[in-house]
Amino acid sequence: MTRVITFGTFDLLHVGHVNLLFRASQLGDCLTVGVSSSKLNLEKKSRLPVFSTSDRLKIISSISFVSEVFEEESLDKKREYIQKYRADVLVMGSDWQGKFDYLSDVVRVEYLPRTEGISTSNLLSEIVKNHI
Ligand code: C2G
Repeated sequence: MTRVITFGTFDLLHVGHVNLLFRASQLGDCLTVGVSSSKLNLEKKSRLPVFSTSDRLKIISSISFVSEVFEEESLDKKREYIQKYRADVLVMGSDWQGKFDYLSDVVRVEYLPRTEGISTSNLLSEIVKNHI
């Protein structure tokens, strides 16, 4: 049984997120997703997500190839979460390349290429510019 874990905010869920989650799920038998809390996102990106933590947890947990979700409260707790959820593989998008290599003593770390041309920030700008 290979357990895969990944982390992210997944605000305004889009196809780049779905591609990443699907490819992560293909690397093992079950996929656990740590959804960054709105508070963590505010600290990290200096803006609150559009969707609340509980809504983002609900959305991600409704994806058929996601086995379980939890709230990620701190970037510094990755090791703790990996151990708690007994993960064998940590998957992150390539924008995080190298950043989590320090965890390779407890988990296999894989970086997957991002989907080009889409991001939550671009979507927000696009909505404001062309859809209001
Ligand atoms: N992603 C992707 N392609 C895109 C956009 C995002 O593959 N076009 C991936 C990111 O690389 C990340 C995941 O989707 O692995 C979630 O992206 P975000 O919601 O932007 O989350 P992020 O800010 O990377 O949060 O603990 C780490 C952080 O919580 C990760």
